[in-house]
Amino acid sequence: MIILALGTNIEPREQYLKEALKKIEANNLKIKLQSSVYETPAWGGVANQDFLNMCIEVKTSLGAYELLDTIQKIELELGRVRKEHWGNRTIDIDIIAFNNLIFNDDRLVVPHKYIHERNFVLAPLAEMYGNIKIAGKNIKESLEKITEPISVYKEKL
Ligand code: PH2
Ligand code: MG
Ligand code: MG
Repeated sequence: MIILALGTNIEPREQYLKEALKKIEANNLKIKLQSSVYETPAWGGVANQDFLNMCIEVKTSLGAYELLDTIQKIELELGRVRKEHWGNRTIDIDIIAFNNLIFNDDRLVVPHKYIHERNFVLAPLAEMYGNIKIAGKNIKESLEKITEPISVYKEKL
């Protein structure tokens, strides 16, 4: 199971998500499952505009690093500029999980480091899969512990 998380906090946010999904499909990644779109305040104290976030499950024959190349290319095509770590962005596409494999190097940390701290990843995952375990922990238990607000912005993009 290969899971990607998408996030955007620069307008037109909904348009950036839609364009990202189109480009994902155009790059031979088949979208198998798609969560609702959630709205959350910026997490982590750097970005300062509310986010739209969602998760998708994709099917692909690409390896993890080829997938990373592809999503980074899409981020650039959608105007992503890396000024500051965790800053505002037109689109961010992160690999949350890749077939239960573990990567931990300069380019790729999978499962994603902050899954269990982020309601905007946990809520879409809980919607898609129920209470699965990722990185050894149940996502619903982690979600219940988070007090930051989250709301469904759109059930189907
Ligand atoms: N991504 C970040 C930092 N903060 N906050 C929200 N709400 N959503 C994000 O996707 C997000 C964030 C860095 O990846
Ligand atoms: Mg990223
Ligand atoms: Mg990110």
